[in-house]
Amino acid sequence: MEEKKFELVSFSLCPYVQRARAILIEKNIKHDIKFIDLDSPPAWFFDVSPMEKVPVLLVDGKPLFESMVICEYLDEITEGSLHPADPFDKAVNRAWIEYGNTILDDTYDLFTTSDEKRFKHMTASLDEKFDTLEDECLTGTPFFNGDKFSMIDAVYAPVFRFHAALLKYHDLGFFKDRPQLSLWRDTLLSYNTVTKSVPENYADELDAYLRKQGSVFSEKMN
Ligand SMILES: N[C@@H](CCC(=O)N[C@@H](CS)C(=O)NCC(=O)O)C(=O)O
Repeated sequence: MEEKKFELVSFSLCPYVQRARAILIEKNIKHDIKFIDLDSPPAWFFDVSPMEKVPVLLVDGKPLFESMVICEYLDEITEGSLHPADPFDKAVNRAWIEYGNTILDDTYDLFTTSDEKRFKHMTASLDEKFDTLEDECLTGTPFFNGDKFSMIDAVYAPVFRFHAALLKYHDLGFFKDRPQLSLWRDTLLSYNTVTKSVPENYADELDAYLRKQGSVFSEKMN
């Protein structure tokens, strides 16, 4: 790979940042991280992030936005691919990656809503989605595609990290009687690349973040 300088513009709790960070780590790409406060981003952030979101990858100072675009780019410029080789399998992986994005959206709603009805709705929606993963998608292997880490694992690892944290405060039963989902979660949460993809104080920061939401979920934390 041609020598380039990589800088990941990040917010410490962002699951989209974590997937990009995981690919950087998994593919041994030397990089720096620039954390910003999303509540008051620095002025330069608006110049590099058209959607005003993290992550942004600065490649020799030139910005690339959207987490999956960043992940695919990093995969392409390095040896080997984190996607399956077969085009159909690769497309199926990408489809379930999209599905993972909807789980992230629901999860965000779940812990931010202050409306009890919406909270129940999001709980039911997530339960159904985890059920679909268990029944229609997973095949009982440690990682999504067998015994090796793939791109899709980098997408679901932050989902599982959120839900492992939420479960400490309030068990919504998402992993009960779902052995394949639980195996996938446990494999990912103990995988080195995944554990290294968040800052050391992640748990404390998430705790503070969840409490300050003033949401239905925040109330269940006490
Ligand atoms: N589709 C985007 C989503 C990124 C995203 O939602 N990032 C959140 C933080 S987790 C963000 O920057 N939010 C800032 C805002 O919406 O103002 C991606 O995959 O990169």
